[in-house]
Amino acid sequence: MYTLWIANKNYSSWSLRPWVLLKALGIPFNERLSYFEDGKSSYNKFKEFSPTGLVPCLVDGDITIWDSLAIAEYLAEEHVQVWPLDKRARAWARSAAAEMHSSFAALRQICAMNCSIRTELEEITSDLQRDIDRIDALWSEGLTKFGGEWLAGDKFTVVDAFYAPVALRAQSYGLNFSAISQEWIDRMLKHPAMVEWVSAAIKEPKLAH
Ligand SMILES: N[C@@H](CCC(=O)N[C@@H](CS)C(=O)NCC(=O)O)C(=O)O
Repeated sequence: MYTLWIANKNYSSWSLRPWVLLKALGIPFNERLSYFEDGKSSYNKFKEFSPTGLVPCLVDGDITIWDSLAIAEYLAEEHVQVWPLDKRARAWARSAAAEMHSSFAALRQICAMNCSIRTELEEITSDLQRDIDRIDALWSEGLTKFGGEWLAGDKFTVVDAFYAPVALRAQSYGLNFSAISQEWIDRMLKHPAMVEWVSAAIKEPKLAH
């Protein structure tokens, strides 16, 4: 059985991605949660199980896979439903997940994931608005082009998992998206795997810094 190392559900957006993917697809795994160190780097703590000192980290027997995108690709070798089955949808989903993995610095920095808060930003900077607009365009494209409830068709796949933390950020910071994107956000927030994650997140001890 897989072991997935994660950090605080309240804060760790990278942990959420493979966790929600495994849950949504019904792939069994053991969860190992290691809390962030408060006020300092967790590198030394996480280095005990992860070569980069970062989470998530997946362990499968004597094989260790670090980094969320590599974990998704590793899982896809065994579980064909990780990516969309349709070639066009798969190409789009791969591009969109890679874009999430490499981009959106303003969104990440200004709207850090925190499942327990509801707030409004005093200012939407132009960099943040650019990230929101790009994500909105991307989601609208996927939902329209592939015609399903999920970003790349009628099945939840890894591209939905990769944008799951953005749905939580939209809720926490009151970010505005188009109607079709907002419907996806609402669907994502109601998904049983997300409900399970968030209900555990809000019960966790919170960091002071
Ligand atoms: N590119 C990595 C990013 C992993 C990452 O940055 N993880 C954060 C948690 S969300 C972490 O482990 N931070 C350690 C720390 O804050 O000390 C991935 O996709 O898995």
